[in-house]
Amino acid sequence: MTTAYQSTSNFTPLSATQRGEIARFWEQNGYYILENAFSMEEVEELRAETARICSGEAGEIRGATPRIEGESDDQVLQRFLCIHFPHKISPVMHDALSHPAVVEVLTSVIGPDVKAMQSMLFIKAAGKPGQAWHQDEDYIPTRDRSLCGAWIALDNATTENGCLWIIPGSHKPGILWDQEWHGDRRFDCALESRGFPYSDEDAIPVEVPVGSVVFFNGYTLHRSLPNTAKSGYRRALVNHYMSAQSLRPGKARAKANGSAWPNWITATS
Ligand SMILES: O=C(O)CCC(=O)C(=O)O
Repeated sequence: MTTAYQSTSNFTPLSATQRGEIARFWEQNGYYILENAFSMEEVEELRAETARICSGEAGEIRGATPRIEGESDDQVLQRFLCIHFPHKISPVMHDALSHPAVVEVLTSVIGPDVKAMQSMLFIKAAGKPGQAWHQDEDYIPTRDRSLCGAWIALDNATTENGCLWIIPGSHKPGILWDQEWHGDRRFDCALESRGFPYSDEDAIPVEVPVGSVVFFNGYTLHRSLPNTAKSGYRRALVNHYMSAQSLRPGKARAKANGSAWPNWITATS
């Protein structure tokens, strides 16, 4: 991955030893946490851009009401749970895809050739739901199981405001468990993975300070609970990557049918 990104983070490149340690931890656990990856200046820029995107100033978002005259940023942000593909309308979100700290870890766990697959911007205002247990390869399957999510914390993520929960090592069997409708009001409309040999007690809360990046394998079972804080947000920019030496299954067929990767920006509330 090459980048012209001008980072203000204090992040220094990793040594070969550190990269080896990350790769070993990743193999065992299916996730890795890098704290202080984004500087507060970078986080503030991403937060300001989040408000700009949600208000409709960066471009049209399907399913979203742009800022109504007189509305504050807070009033606008509270309407949103998540925006899909923000990098398509925002150079700031696009640049974050190739942030040097993210690239360092991705190339440690995936290999030297990495391609970005998508971006999702979670706003998750107080009261908004979480996402039930799932594996991201269900949504972005790769032929070589190289999918990796990079979850960038734009707020301190806590159990109260709906941080991620991960089942360490759950990537190891390499199985995509069946998904079903959960009917649980704590979670959004995405399906829930079922039938796996782990219980909720095997999960760990991934409470991280703002500016951290949580990397997780596409087979790692994870979920988030609702934001039960009285106010505020649990914002996170989540970008997904895979090996550029591999392909998504069925990509050529999808292209031929005219149903390749969608080219619009959507919101869920
Ligand atoms: O941030 C969240 O609440 C859920 C994110 C997630 O599950 C994902 O990106 O796959």
